[in-house]
Amino acid sequence: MELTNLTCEQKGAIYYITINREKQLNALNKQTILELNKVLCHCQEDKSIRVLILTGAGEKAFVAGADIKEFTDFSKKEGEELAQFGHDLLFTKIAKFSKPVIAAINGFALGGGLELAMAAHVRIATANAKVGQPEVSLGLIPGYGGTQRLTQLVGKGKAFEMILTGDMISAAEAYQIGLVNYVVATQEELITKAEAIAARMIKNSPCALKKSIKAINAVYGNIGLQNEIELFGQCFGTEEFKEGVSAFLEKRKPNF
Ligand code: DAK
Repeated sequence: MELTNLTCEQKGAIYYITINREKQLNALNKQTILELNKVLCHCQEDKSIRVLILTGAGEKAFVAGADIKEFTDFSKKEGEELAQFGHDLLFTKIAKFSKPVIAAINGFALGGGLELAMAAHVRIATANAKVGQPEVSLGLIPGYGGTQRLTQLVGKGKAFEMILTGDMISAAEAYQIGLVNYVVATQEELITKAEAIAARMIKNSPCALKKSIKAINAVYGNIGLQNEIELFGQCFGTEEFKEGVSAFLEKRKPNF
């Protein structure tokens, strides 16, 4: 399997996936989504793999969002299509994955990056990590499940605050509100902690883990996600979206 944006490695029963676009703060472009899907399919098939650990390259970012440069001129239809594409290939696939996926958040997890971490089953962050859903500053709403999974994880009040302000919060606050399971001091401790949790899972019945994930997911329906995709698509093509994205590319504040 040829991978240009990921580095992958299996050690024992753990499969490590590192998103490797460090200069772009590991922003998720289409190619990376496709590669992640390929790797997930491989992990699904290979019975020797029992737990996945997902992280970002470098010390600065887990994933700083979807690659903004890729969707600057999207129409409503393209926005909706790409949202559906991302859900099917990556976000819903991880959320419903039959083996535990642990997100090791090694820095910024913003927009699609936080959505990726929230699709995983367990989240650990380094103390320097910052997380948020800044889409509204681009004239968008979260499009990869953020309105749903953030609300499920932290409750309506905090989800409203985070999504409507678009502000980032610290790892300590993310822990306080239940958005991450653990915070560790350093990058080295991040993987050690993820491995320790993985080991506690690996000793259990794979079949029971798979059914537990399915049962927990069954608490939540899909209607909200479909609704999010439609509303997300509606944002594309608006003047506010154009202004938000131009402001990012021109490194200035948007004027809505
Ligand atoms: N996309 C593309 N490039 C990005 C990026 C991103 N999300 N985030 C950072 N980069 C790039 C920067 O442009 C810069 O590239 P050069 O200028 O060097 O070429 C490089 O990474 C380093 O970033 P900075 O120079 O900005 O680094 P700083 O330390 O100054 O700032 C930062 C770090 C994380 C605060 C800042 O980079 C930042 O604000 N990044 C953007 C955060 C953000 O708004 N993320 C996107 C959220 S919106 C969709 C579905 C879902 C979504 C979109 C579409 N479809 C289905 C179509 C989701 C959207 C989002 O995720």
